[in-house]
Amino acid sequence: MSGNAMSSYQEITEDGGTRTLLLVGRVGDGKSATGNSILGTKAFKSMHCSSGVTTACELHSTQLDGKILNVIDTPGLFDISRDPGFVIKELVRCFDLAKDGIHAVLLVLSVRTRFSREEQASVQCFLDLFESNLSDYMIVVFTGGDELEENDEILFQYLDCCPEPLKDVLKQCGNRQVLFDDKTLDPSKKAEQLRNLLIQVNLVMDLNGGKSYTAYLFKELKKLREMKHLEAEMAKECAARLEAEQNAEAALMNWENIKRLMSTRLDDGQTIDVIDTPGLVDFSGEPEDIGKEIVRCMELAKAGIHAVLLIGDYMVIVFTGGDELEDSDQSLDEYLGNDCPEPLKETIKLCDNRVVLFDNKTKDKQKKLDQLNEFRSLVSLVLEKNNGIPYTNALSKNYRYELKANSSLIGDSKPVVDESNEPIRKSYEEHLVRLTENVLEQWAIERAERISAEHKAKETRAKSEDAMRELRDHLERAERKF
Ligand SMILES: Nc1nc2c(ncn2[C@@H]2O[C@H](COP(=O)(O)OP(=O)(O)O)[C@@H](O)[C@H]2O)c(=O)[nH]1
Ligand SMILES: [Mg+2]
Repeated sequence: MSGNAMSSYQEITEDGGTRTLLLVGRVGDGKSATGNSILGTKAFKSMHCSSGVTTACELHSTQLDGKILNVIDTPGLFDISRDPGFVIKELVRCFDLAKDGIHAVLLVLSVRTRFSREEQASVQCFLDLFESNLSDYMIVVFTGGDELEENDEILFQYLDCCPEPLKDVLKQCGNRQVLFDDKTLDPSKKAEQLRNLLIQVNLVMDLNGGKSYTAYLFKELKKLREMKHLEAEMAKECAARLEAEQNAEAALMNWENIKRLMSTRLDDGQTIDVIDTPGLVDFSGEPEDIGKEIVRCMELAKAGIHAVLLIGDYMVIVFTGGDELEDSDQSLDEYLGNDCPEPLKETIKLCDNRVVLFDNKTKDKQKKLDQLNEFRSLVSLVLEKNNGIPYTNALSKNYRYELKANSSLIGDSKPVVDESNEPIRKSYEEHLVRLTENVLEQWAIERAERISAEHKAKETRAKSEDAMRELRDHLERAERKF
């Protein structure tokens, strides 16, 4: 480096500080080449390539008379097709690299390419990303000085005839501009153009009271703080919602069970448990769901089921709407005799005519008692018929048929399985094994589903914790800068 360039650097660094310059501009206009010209080394990769060689922000430094000069090169942050997230991320990285802030932003433009309204809009977009006026820190660096020279043109002539959008941008930057020939091998030319640039940097420093540009950091910090606060609020809300959902679900389950298994103690001290079910006879239901519901009923009826209020050997048919029949002056027998459809008649026959009419709306105590007593007498009939053995899953249909057919078992109050009934016992045991397997399988599936759901919830929680940690680190790093 020539003595000239060094002395001008000494002049502008009288305050003894490090200087950091940020190169911005379109891809291919010569940012990296200019960076190399400033550093006096080929630190940045620069070549004729439309897609841009620089893919991420890079910082290289040089020492001028013992003082550090940092140069940060950037990828094409002005490219409209760029994802705005990428531009922001790269800018945050730039400010991370520039530990003491940015002292001047060099907007690199090539005299070889036209500067249109679109380019002006890109520059404006870039400036708008910042809260305070970044253009106060901007110097326009024109590359291609050699080409101007070849055309016997000087920069002022070129600028005189340049398009309006470029004139506007220059004005915005206080007409601070320098010309670079990045191709020159002439040391005095190299030194002179660097000297001119450093004079402009000095002007920018004066203009900004010697302060580097750090406003963006403040903005970023503010944003991070807001985000951190927001994240914390969201996490709190999420946890509260999750807890409320779990409580509601538990309460609902509890209520469902209470609702579905109701017990009552009768005057004679007997207890009746009644289990309500969803529409299990509805053929549109999934067999799997119906199976699950039946398993649940069996779980609720720990002592087994003594009567099913609709179908078969254990069944009592309960007709509701007694009040409506009364309104139309009809008895249940009359109703069943006249309008009863054939399939219902068959079902009633299947249940040995165990039918009872209920008026669930009545307030008449005697009526309530009468219908309950009638119902109880039918339940007693069922108990008698089935030898007092409650219906449990273990009693397969086959087993019950065989039980009926085998007189030695009937008449006893509990299921007696003696040697002579070996085939029945076997069939019963086999059924029990199958049933146990089914129930265990069902529980295993439900357990696996629950574990997988819990695992997923844990994973989601871990992910959000990771994001929070990252955010916190970022914030702490930013805070340490001040
Ligand atoms: N003739 C001439 N070519 C230049 C000048 N500055 C840069 N270039 C060329 O322009 C092309 C793009 O330069 P580069 O530094 O990679 O641009 P970037 O994408 O902005 O970093 C390269 O082929 C450089 O050699 C210059 O002052 N004169
Ligand atoms: Mg580059």
